[in-house]
Amino acid sequence: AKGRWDSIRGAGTRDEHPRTIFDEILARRIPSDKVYEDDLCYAFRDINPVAPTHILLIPKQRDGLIGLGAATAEHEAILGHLMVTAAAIAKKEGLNDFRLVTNSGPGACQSVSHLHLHILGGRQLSWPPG
Ligand code: IU
Repeated sequence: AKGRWDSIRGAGTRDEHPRTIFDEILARRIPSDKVYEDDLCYAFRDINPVAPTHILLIPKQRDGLIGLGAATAEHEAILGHLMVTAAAIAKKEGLNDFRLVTNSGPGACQSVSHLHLHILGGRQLSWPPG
């Protein structure tokens, strides 16, 4: 998919869906509290944390991943990278126990149409989630 990404303009978007606030964060037009960054993904602290540690991890190129519900086999590499990176971030944050959440669709309270993993920890988490 790399060749295709290269041929489509737009930082953070490069697909046919409307841009989101995360594009502004990726472009540094809106400040964020960065936790981690590499060529493929960006992590920052959630502005409305629901746990002592609440980090959002997003792909830099959305590439159609408006939510996990849009995932296809083409996204396996980036999704795997996000999962492995989430575990590394949790470890670096000193979290022995943590939760990884992705809300997909309005019925699951997704509010930003750019795939994001919530890394939650630092307190006893309950189950089932609300
Ligand atoms: P959700 O799963 O789509 O609901 O998660 C979106 C998250 O993005 C939510 O936890 C917000 O607090 C967070 N967020 C943010 O960190 N910075 C922003 O500018 C906006 C939302 I808008």
